[in-house]
Amino acid sequence: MSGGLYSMEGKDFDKTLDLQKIKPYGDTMNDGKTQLSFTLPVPCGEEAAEAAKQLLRKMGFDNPQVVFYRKLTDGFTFFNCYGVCKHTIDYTDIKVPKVESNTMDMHECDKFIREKIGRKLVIIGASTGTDAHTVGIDAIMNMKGYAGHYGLERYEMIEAYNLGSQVDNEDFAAKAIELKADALLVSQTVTQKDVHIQNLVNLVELLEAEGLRHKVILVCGGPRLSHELAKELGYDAGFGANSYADDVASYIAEEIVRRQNTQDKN
Ligand code: B12
Repeated sequence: MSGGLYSMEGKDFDKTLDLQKIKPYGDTMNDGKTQLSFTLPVPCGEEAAEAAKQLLRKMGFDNPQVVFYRKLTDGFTFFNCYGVCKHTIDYTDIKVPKVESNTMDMHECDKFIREKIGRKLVIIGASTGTDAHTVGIDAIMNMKGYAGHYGLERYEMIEAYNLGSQVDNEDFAAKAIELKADALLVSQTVTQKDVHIQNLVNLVELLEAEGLRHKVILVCGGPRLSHELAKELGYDAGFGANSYADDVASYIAEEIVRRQNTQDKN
């Protein structure tokens, strides 16, 4: 990159950029060069490649190129393509709803809980409904942690229960009552046909019916979840890709203190 960097809100940007007109970077700044891949439900061949090219043009790419294509199975072709994106976005106008908390590491978080709450927090987690993916919830909860972030089971001031995958919402709610949980962590990986939405909403309804919803901090997470969607569905917070145990532990601890402070005032 040429021109050096400047900083805005702690983020570094190339000095030559107009932040109101951001477009993809490939070889040189603002060249718009983009790589994308997709599958078309047509047999592999030159007609398939031409169809992919025409589609790229309709998507708004100049100079569309199919650089790789291969039969996936009978009647399906996979493509890797390049194109030049002519559109831009105004980066200065972007506002993303985010979980409001300061991420502390495990030791800081334990200290915070010990000093500000004075007891262990009970947190239960599961991959619920029909979802069989456990790696995400394990990354958050397992003792050894994930990507250098210790999991909740390792925290001295957290009693963590990982119920595993394909846990029925009814069983999850029952466990929350039995363990007097402070926070429930739901992991959802499969989003096909919006199965995650139905499942997440079903849990909220169940907790409301049990009179439990306002007594717990309800958090969901997964690679295709966002804080915005979580709030829409009735959750307190949502965590997406690249979130770790310390993010959610810090949020829960701070939220419990926030709630304690509000109760004290009332
Ligand atoms: C491993 C895997 C499997 C394994 C799961 C093994 C296991 N024990 O988990 C097996 C083979 C069983 C499997 C099965 C299926 N899979 Co699968 N699987 C994957 C794969 C390759 C990796 C997922 C993973 O482990 N990621 C690593 C973890 C660490 O990342 P993560 O889940 O995002 O978690 C992080 C964050 O999201 C967050 N997080 C996650 N949960 C939570 C919860 C909370 C509370 C918080 C705070 C944060 C948080 O923290 C984590 C750490 O940063 C993905 C493709 C991919 N490369 O992502 C497909 C994928 C998820 N699978 C997919 C599908 C479709 C399926 C099947 C339906 C396939 C089938 N037709 O049978 C079945 C589902 C069966 C079922 N009933 O659920 C699709 C989902 C598509 C979609 N949008 O729904 C994917 C994306 C593959 C694809 N491209 O099509 N799968």
